[in-house]
Amino acid sequence: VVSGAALFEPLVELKEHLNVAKISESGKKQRKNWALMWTVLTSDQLLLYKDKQETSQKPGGKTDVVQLCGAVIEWTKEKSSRKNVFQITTNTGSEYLIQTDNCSTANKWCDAIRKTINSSTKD
Ligand code: I3P
Repeated sequence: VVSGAALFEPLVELKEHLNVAKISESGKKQRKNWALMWTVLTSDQLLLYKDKQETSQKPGGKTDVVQLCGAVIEWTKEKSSRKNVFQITTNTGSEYLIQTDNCSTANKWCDAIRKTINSSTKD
């Protein structure tokens, strides 16, 4: 028996602490401010939480929601002095830099987000 609530839980592909900087919101440039975020990849969104505990069903617990349908992802060396930085640009013109010192972790996330963008964009 599948409980009703379970049907509405987003499918979580990956979750981990990553450094995130939102550099523009709806096309408007923002001051870069890196923060360690609990980052959760679902089948069509990237959920950003300040604290791991906020993944519970608490209203307002999500600090930011990145819609991946129609988004663009690319590695960038120009936008940061840090290593392993990739950028997500949403179809509403918000830009996020995502970074972790661990190269294979960064690759794993970039690949998974790229797949999610491709699958949520075609349907
Ligand atoms: C920024 C801060 C960021 C840095 C950014 C600085 O200064 O040091 O960490 O980005 O560089 O401007 P402030 O805290 O005073 O805003 P990186 O760590 O990604 O290099 P930038 O201006 O070259 O983007």
